[in-house]
Amino acid sequence: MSTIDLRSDTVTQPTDAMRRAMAEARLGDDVFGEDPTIRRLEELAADLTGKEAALFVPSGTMANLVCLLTHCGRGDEFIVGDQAHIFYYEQGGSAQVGGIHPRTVPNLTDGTLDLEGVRHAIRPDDVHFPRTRLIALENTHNRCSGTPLPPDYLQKVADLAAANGLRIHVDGARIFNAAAALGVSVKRLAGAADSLSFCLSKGLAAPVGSLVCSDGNFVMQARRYRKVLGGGMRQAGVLAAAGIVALETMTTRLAEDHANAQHLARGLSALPGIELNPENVRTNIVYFNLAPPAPSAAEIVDRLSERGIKVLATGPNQIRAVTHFGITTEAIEQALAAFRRCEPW
Ligand code: TLP
Repeated sequence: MSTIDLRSDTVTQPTDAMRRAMAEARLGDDVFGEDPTIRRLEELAADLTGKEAALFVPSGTMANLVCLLTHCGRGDEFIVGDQAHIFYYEQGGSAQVGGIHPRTVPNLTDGTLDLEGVRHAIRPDDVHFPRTRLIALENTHNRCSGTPLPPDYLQKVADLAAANGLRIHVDGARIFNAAAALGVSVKRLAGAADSLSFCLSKGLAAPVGSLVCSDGNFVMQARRYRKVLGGGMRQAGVLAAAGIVALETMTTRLAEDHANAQHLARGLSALPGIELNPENVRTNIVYFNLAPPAPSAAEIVDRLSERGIKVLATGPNQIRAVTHFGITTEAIEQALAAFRRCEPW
């Protein structure tokens, strides 16, 4: 029985073209700045995001942490959504490693932060308070149904930040999904960000790696933080080579994943006991709730797994399914058939 793995787009396997590029990559020691393939990837990333420079790092988590460390010092504070990956899934790295305090504002269901809420969260200059330095956004927003944040909202946050002397970091792990869903360029979405991170290892199907994109000075500082975090890799052009292929060949197919997610969402929403509004599914991430008296999400995950379908329990009654490269429309049909066989709850 072949498995249909919908747990995450991180499970994607590299394409044959990526494997060939990895085998043939020209390499050097990147800590000396001498890996030509990494340099090429960094130039490509800077170009695509419209930033001066970029830095290759091993993971999205490190990309975000390096950016927080570069923007903020000990005792500084950043404003972040309470559902943000940075806040929710990164071990509180900012505080753990950097002494940087997160100030949460509730995420609205579309992944945005209410602008008045952000304004209120900005600290006045007072000896009792940490200093607010940064606003962190996430695009697409993973835990808010993978919703893309549109350019006009990003601009409003940028205006608010500028008026208060704050900077903006965008966790753009899935920024290419956002661009595909909104029909705008990544450059446009990156415009409001002082720093932007994005991942090669999710929907773009490369095996490893993320990029930090910003101005030249910022990237120079970020390079120092990458080193102290243990992210200074040597002949890592073998990884960057796959990343270049990812950026050159995998961004234009993301709409396929979005159509498959929509197909899955519509099929699931027709099943009794599943709470899901397909209109909230804008990219490749599908969240749904199991209405009582359904068994727990963990129980349903096990039952589906016995039928060769892997999904993630993201709460006691909540399940996430993510479409990606390698998941065809037929696979979605099979997944839906397996869900139907799990009934009645
Ligand atoms: N997200 C993973 C899990 O950690 C939840 C997933 O399966 O979705 N930012 C965002 C928005 C992310 O979704 C992720 C990974 C990261 C950062 C971290 O990337 P990695 O896993 O490369 O450290």
